Amino acid sequence: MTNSGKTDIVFIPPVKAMVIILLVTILSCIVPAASSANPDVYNILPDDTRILQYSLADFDGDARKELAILYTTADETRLTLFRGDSGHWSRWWDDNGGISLQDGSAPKSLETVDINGDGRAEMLAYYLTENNTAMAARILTLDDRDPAKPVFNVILEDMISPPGYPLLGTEGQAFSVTFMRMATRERSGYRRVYCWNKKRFEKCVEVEWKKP
Ligand SMILES: [Ca+2]
Ligand SMILES: [Ca+2]
Repeated sequence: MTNSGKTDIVFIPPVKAMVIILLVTILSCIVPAASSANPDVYNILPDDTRILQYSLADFDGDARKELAILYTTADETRLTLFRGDSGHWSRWWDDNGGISLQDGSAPKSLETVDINGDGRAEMLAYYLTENNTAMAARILTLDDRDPAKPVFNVILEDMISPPGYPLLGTEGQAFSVTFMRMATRERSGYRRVYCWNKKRFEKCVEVEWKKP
């Protein structure tokens, strides 16, 4: 803006523009765009794959995004991560059929967000459970002990009812995740907060809601 309030037109010198175009071209070669994922991804996934959801996020903190895909094949719901390498996606991690809850519920949706502020995204898998009266959230994070063999550990699992999403935020200075479960005539409910304490989530607030 000039002092007169008019907006200046900024010209990018041709050489600078060329450098920007070149950089964008190089970067687009290193990390493939999601829209170009189909041939690579579909060649790896089973023929009857139906993609429910996909999300791009950086799970290992190397500033390059991986591609998480939640999909169905046959009667199963599966979760697979792909990594961009030399302009192509390759399989990086697979749930190996172990993403369902103990009661057999399969994930209905997926969210990828850094919930503990360490610069690496977590995976939040959401399940409808208890006859669709509750939603369970399972949060997985990458175990960084061996980058060559990615392993995702469950770091938090709890339930929200009626079905909804946990609240992500802070409690004091700590990153936190809040779950709420309304009381029913059969059982009491709670507001439960987990706080990140260096290496794990620990319960830091629990408020019981009594039966009506
Ligand atoms: Ca990454
Ligand atoms: Ca994180």
